[in-house]
Amino acid sequence: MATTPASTERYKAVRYEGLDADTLIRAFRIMHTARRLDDREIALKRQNRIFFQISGAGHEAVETAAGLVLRPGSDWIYPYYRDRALCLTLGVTPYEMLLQSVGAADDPASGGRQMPSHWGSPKLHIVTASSPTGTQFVQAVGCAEASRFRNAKSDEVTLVAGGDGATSEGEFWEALNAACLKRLPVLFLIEDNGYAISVPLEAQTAGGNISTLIAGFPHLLRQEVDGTDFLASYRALRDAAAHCRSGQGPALVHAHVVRLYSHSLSDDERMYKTAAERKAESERDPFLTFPKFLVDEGILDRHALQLIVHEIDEEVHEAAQQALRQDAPARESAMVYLYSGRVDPTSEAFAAAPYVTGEPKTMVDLLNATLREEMRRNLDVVVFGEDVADCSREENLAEVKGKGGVFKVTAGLQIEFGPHRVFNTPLAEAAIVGRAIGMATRGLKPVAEVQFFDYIWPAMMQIRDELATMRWRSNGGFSCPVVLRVPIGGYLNGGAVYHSQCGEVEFTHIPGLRVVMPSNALDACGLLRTAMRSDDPVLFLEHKRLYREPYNRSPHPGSDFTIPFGRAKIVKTGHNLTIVTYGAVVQKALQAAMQVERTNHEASIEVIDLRSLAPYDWDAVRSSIEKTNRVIVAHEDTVSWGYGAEIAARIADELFDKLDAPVRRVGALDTWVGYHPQLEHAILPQVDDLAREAERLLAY
Ligand SMILES: Cc1ncc(C[n+]2csc(CCOP(=O)(O)OP(=O)(O)O)c2C)c(N)n1
Ligand SMILES: [Mg+2]
Repeated sequence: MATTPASTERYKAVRYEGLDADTLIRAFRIMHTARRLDDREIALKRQNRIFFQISGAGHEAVETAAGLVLRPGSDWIYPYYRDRALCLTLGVTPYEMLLQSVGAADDPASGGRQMPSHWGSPKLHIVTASSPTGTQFVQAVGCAEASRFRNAKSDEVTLVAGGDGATSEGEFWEALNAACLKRLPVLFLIEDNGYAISVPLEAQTAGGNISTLIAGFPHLLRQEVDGTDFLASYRALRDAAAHCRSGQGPALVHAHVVRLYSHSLSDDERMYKTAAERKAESERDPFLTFPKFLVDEGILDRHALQLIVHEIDEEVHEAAQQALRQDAPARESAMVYLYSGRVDPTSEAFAAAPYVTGEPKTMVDLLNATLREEMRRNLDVVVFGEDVADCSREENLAEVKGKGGVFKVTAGLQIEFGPHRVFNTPLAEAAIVGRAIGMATRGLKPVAEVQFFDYIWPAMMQIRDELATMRWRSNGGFSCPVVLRVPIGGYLNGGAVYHSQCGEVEFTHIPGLRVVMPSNALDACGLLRTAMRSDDPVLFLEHKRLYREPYNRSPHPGSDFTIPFGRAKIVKTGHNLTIVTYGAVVQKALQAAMQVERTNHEASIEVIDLRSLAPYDWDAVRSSIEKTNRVIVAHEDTVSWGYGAEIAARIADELFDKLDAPVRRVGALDTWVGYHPQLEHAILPQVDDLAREAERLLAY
């Protein structure tokens, strides 16, 4: 961009928050370009040449100011979809933006996978934006934690933006709490346009002002500002960034802006905004007020202004023409970047032989040993969650033993590795997973714990919409290979509805996520190590009932022992019935098999422990059924729409002509796990259920 010489006579840098004429003119260029891009996209959408549009009209002044206080390529940015002007200021070009509008294969933010205005640029540290309105806040906290972890004296800032509506999301509050607790350098930018689609502020925010609501957060610098006023916005953001950089804590800039166009092209704001309200908003339009200010101040004359406007129009026109000529993403590319192309956890490289030494250990012992060994080997591993630390009050460790997890899986890790690598978090599952995502995006290896599977649901959006999508949606630009450890399952005698459920199928249904569920100490060790050395997000399900069983123990298999994902274990061979299962049902299937074989001398039952649920070992299932011609798929989780339904459907599809009997499923009743042992026993599948179904199939 060429700059136009300023009329220096009346210009005084001090008057303009220290900004010189060139910078002010640059700000004008950015704001004008942003609006012209929005207008161009709207025209293209109306011509059906692009497929979605959402504008930043009215937000440009504060966004440009934010971009000017950031250090592109050094600071980190979690933008909102209205942040076109922010991204232009940071260095994203109009052409790059239009490549996303048309959905081109060469769109650098997403390769045509995401809607326009879902910004992302690895080189500019603009972390791939998604559509959920609050998920970005907790990830930004994790990102700032990573800056601190790498360099305690770092003056990097993580900026995270959101709207007034987004401040109603729980993750906003979880993020503020975590950022203030740790005095993290997170700069929250709330672009308050008074509406979330059609919902006005008074129906959104108690008292109608988010600044008032957050007044009690300690260490948080608050700035409330007219976000249509460029200089006021710049001052607020500059001071906020300085507060963050100095290590004093987070800051929040609450910018009052206007949303000049409807929410998106799918909305018509005339349905809920009066003409008078719309007129009042347009009077604050920075697209008009800022150039007027530049002219009034003599920083730019009308002729120079016209030249710039003309140049921008040309540039946007050219960029649009060029973008429209670009190729669409190839059909064959649909599966690319779902998983890492760098590390393949299903590969032979992870098929290590165990070198066992010492006494048999429980699953808890070997999980703990594996965490320790991997933490020694990889200094980027961080472990956190509720109660996972030995003792948050470190000084107490002189007197007390420490907690180390409600199941003791993480016991002693804080003592060995220190509180910066092993720490307790607030009781906030979305934040636990979101922070892990932010850290992993920065190259740390978070091993986070959700205390019970039954309480994973607040984190579901982080898992499904963020953890599993990040690599794919950014076309390989970003990834977040988190390991999420989650105790799961029943057969506990007293666990009941909220401490005994399964539900793994909710996660195996998610593309981009690996799901494993070991049944014994040896597999738990090998699979956890693979998870921690993998480059994909892994949901690591630890069955609580199996933590300390005597029968599934193993001596330590060596500190490099790994097991590839997607590789089943034949735990018992047989030739006329296969039971495909995993988790706590493996042992029950074995017992059932032996029970049936004792009385039925024709019976010879093969038991397969899948170990990995996504991916799963189809080859092992197939070759067993080709031999036995009869199959039961069994699991602890409920039957209907369950994990077994997928396996059974595939067997029916691909092995129909190999079957001598119908495919049978065994699982829990389609209800919740009850507290009284008699009720739990009736609900969860038992050895007798498996034996009965095995007999029926063998007799078919
Ligand atoms: C979690 C979630 N819920 C609902 C939506 C649908 N939605 C998209 S934008 C939006 C309104 C957001 O309002 P605000 O945060 O004020 O931002 P603005 O659009 O006004 O800039 C809603 C409800 C969404 N994207 N994500
Ligand atoms: Mg809004």
